[in-house]
Amino acid sequence: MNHTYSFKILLLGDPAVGKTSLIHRFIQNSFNSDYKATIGVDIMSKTLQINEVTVKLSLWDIAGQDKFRLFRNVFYRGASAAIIVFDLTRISSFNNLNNWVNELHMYVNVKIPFIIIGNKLDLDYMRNVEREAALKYSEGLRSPYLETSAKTGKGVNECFTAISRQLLKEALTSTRHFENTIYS
Ligand code: G3D
Ligand code: MG
Repeated sequence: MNHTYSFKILLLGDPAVGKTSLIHRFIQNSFNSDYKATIGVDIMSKTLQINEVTVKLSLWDIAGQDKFRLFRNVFYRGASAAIIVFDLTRISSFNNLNNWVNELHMYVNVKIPFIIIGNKLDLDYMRNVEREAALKYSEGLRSPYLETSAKTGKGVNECFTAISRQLLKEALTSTRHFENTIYS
């Protein structure tokens, strides 16, 4: 039997850290966008093959900060995982990670996996957050930490593949109900 798993993945993080750029870089040609202006989110999808299993990712991106604030509950509902992004050149976006983690825990009442991403690695000479500090922070949350550049593409596939593999592993080994898991 061939299973298709469908996961809802949230992109979180301060404005301008590169959330939209990361999704666009990952999706590249297979671009499929569903912009919901009414609730301030953009949903893009991409299908991956992982070990002969089909994984459909719906990537939920915050498009309008004001509307997002009003419709947070819709955004977070039924999420399978989150990618929490900061900008390596802007320490305030790193210091704000806690707010995003707390908000995720507040709106999603089951424990879902998340990954911390330090983006804009191509601007390494302007780096304001040391890799060690970010690793230490992520380890404290038991979360993987990766660095990416949406500009050059470095680390981008690895980021989305890592979270997909983690979700797939959970889906295959646990009996936890995945609201967004479709078995076909
Ligand atoms: P957001 O969706 O988190 O708000 P965006 O962020 O994807 O809109 O990116 C914000 C700005 O950062 C954009 O620049 C974008 O080009 C830039 N950016 C995103 N990722 C990277 C990266 O990896 N490296 C570099 N150098 N820049 C990046 P503009 O100038 O269009 O505002
Ligand atoms: Mg954006």
